[in-house]
This record gives sequence, C-alpha cells and structure tokens, in this order.
Amino acid sequence: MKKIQNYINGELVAPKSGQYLDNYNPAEGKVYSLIPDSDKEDVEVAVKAARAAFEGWSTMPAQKRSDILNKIADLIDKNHDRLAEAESIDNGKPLKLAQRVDIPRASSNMRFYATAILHFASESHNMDGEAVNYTTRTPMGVAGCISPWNLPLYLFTWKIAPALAAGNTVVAKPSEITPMTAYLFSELCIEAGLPKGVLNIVHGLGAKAGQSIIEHPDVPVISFTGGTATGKNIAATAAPMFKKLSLELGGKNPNIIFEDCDFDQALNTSIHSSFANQGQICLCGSRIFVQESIYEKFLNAFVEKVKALTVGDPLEDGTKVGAVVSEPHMQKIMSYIKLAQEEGGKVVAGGNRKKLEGRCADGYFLEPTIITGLNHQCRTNQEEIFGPVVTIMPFKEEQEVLDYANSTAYGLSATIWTENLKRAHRVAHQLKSGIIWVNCWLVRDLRTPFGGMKQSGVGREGGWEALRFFTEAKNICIKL
Ligand code: TXE
Repeated sequence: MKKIQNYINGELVAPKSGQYLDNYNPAEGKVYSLIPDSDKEDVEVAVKAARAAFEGWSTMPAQKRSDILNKIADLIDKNHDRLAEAESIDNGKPLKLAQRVDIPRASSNMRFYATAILHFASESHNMDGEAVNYTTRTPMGVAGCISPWNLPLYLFTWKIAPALAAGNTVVAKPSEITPMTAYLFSELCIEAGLPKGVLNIVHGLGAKAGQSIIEHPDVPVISFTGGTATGKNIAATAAPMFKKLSLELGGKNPNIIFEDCDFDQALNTSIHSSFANQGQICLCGSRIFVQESIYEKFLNAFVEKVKALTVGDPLEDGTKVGAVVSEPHMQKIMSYIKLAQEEGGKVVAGGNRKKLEGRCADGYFLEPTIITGLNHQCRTNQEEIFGPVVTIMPFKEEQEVLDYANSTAYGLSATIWTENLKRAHRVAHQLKSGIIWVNCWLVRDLRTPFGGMKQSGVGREGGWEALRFFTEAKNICIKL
C-alpha cells in the first residue's frame, strides 16, 4: 500500500507521529493508499524550514524564481498522463477531464505566475512638485495555502504559484481526500531543483494539520479554498491574529436562460455547467432559470440529454459522469435529493445511486439529477449541494429572475443566455456575483480577478490581485 510522504525542507518525510490515514479510490470505494496524519509538530518543522528559506528565496532575482517555476511547469507537462491518471483515481473524475482540464491548468497556473512576476510593477504618485511617493510591494514571509478536493492540483497550484512567484515561502495542505497529485508535485519540485524549504507540503486533516497552519504565529498570510463553514472557522482564528486572509468558498450559481438565447448553445453548455466534475465545481450553475415561453421546450431537451449521459468508470473514454469524491459526500448529496422531494420538488431525471459492475461495483456513483417544482426560497435552492444535482424553474420577467438569482447567501458566479446586448449588460450589472459569463461558461482568463461576493468569499485571486494579495505594500513619500 503506497504511503504518501510530507514534503518538508526539500525532503519526503514521514509524519512525526508515524500515524497515517486511509486514502480512498472513490470509483472503487476502497482504500488504495495512505496519507500522513500530520499534526502541530509536523507543521512546526515545516514553518521553520519555510522561514529559514525565506531570505534566500525572497532576495533571489525574479528571473531566477521564474525559471524554477517554469521548470516545474515543464515537468508537469512531461508527466501529464501520469498526473492525470493519479488525479482521476484520487478524485473519481473522468480521466478525460483530468487530461483536458486539471493537469494543463496546473501547468498554466505555474507558467502564468512565473511570467507575471517579471512584469509586476508598483506605482508612484507625484504631488505637484511638493513631494513624490513611491510604493513598494514586498513578499510577506511564510504563506499558508489550504486547498480542496474538487480540483486538487488545479487549485493547489492556483494558490502556491502566486505566493512563490512573489517571493514568499509556503506551507501548503492539500485536501486529505485527494492528496495524491500534490504528493507527485512535490517529487517534481525536487527534480526541478526548487531550493529546500521554499515549498513545504504537510498532508493531513483540516481540523488538525490545517488548523495548525492557520494558527501558527509565523504564518502571516493565508489563502484558503473550501466550504463556507470552514471559511468561517478559519476567519475566526486568523482575524484576531491580524493575518491577511483570502477565502474562496462555496457557490449556488444561477444559470439564467432568456427566450431569445441561442437555444442549442445554451442547452449544450448547460449540460456541462451543471454536471462537469460531477457538479463538484464551485462555479457550476446549479440553479437553472428558464424564461416561461421556452421552459417546456428547454426542460424536455435538457432531460433527454442528461438521461443520455454515461455514468461510468472514470478511466473509460466514454464516461461523462464519474464518481463523487467520497462516501460521506455521496450521502450528503443523496440527503439533498431527499430534502428536495420533501420540499415539494419532482425528480424528472436521475435521483438514485448508480450501481456499476466490475471494479467499480462499490464506487460512489450518482445519476445526474434534475429537480423541478421548487420555489426559489426553499433550502434546496438556497444551500450548496456540490454534486450532480440541479434545480430548474421558469420565470416571466427580468426583475423576477434577478430577485431569484440574488436571493441566496452566495455570490460567486452567474451565467446569462441572451442575444440581446443591452439585456446582457443590464442583467450582468444587477447580479450580485463576482464572476459573470454571458453566452458561455468557465471561460477563464487568468489575468482577471477571481472570487465571490457575500458568503462566497473574501478577497480576489487571479492576475495582479493574487500578487498584490501575497505582497505587502509600503508607501514612501519624499519631500522635493
Ligand atoms: O471542504 P473543507 P470540503 C464546498 C462544498 C463542499 C464543502 C466541503 O460545499 O461540500 O465545501 O468540502 C481544510 N483549518 N467546497 O470538505 O472542509 C481541509 O482539510 C484549516 C467548495 O473539501 O472546507 C481541506 O484541505 N484547514 C470549494 C480544505 O480545508 C481546514 C471546493 C477544504 O476543506 C480546516 C471544495 C480548518 N479548521 C468544497 N477544516 C470551492 N469554493 O471550490 C478543513 N480544512
């Protein structure tokens, strides 16, 4: 049984306690590897290593840091197939998805910040001959990066790349549910010659290893992606310690389809935005609102296509819907399908656990599920389910659907389908979401600010926002 190791001070090491946790393959429902059950002591050693490495890394010329990050990206590309297979086995997502999205994006994340840091500039302000101000932006020290299980290497690199590029050193904890690609990534860092202590990866439980990172006094800046409830916990620990905090949390994203939409484009993209990664993407459009005049036509076409989606072995080419990430998460999703029916909803597609044959007989598979007949205020339409479950309902007017869309505690992303330019801009400006897609979904430009409003998060990642987040600004004013 493979035993994953921590990556501390440039070496792959066992947890000090010698304790390990089971790591499940969700498609088989079986333990297939072990991960360190790290604790405060492991975090202490990791933070010490990161502090010791900070001076050398933060004063290294940006070009040299850039070269090393690009070398890691080259190694990700070189190991693409191996990483994609590991991602699919660890997370349950279709191998094709890991190959097409997760691993290429992990490489792009490293490359984007390896180059962005070479062009990162700060500002100066001239006071009409009286004085001149200039702002410096310097790395903060040891950054704590905590990432989730839905897009493991994709979101892990999305955090550590800007932190490292900006000259910080990092103590990172990937999710204990999907640790494998972060472990393989640490082997690539060693091969790339990343100086020891610059990046440290401590595997283990959130409430134990994760909490130790959050509360460590020598970790001044924290970047977290995960559930809103966990985000609240982390903020409660970090705020009184005056730590800089970025929280990327949950979403309950509206997918608004007007009668004048490009019907086929809206229909086909909505299949993807509803069920990609088994609906386990914080940006998935889990609440579909369709203008009344095309509601029946859209619903019938949508149900027909969803019923035709292949739920299967993630390693097989034809699979569109793989396993959800864990048994507890499968139970959580099933409980929401039950709740929806108790709230008066009607399951018009899916709704059941899918029993497969062969190696996947005990895997965590759910049918992609569509639920109609609910109102916008019920729990099913207010709470994040984070699985292959969408609700769909009609609306008459623009203001009505805006009220529905903006009615949750979340505000991460939204999608609008209309061919009317004025309406697209008008509705986009009134939606309380940090990211809006018009006639598309998940089209990502890494230069743009990424993050949500309300309980979807605090702060923004992406582009210069992330480099500004991971640096400290200082303004110096000189009298002329
Ligand atoms: O997230 P958690 P999970 C949502 C989604 C999902 C829910 C829970 O609704 O059902 O969050 O998912 C670490 N101190 N999203 O369980 O628990 C934990 O070990 C420090 C949306 O993955 O928030 C893991 O590494 N760290 C999200 C990471 O936090 C702690 C993507 C996320 O775990 C900790 C994933 C603590 N006290 C889930 N407790 C998105 N926005 O993309 C846990 N962790």
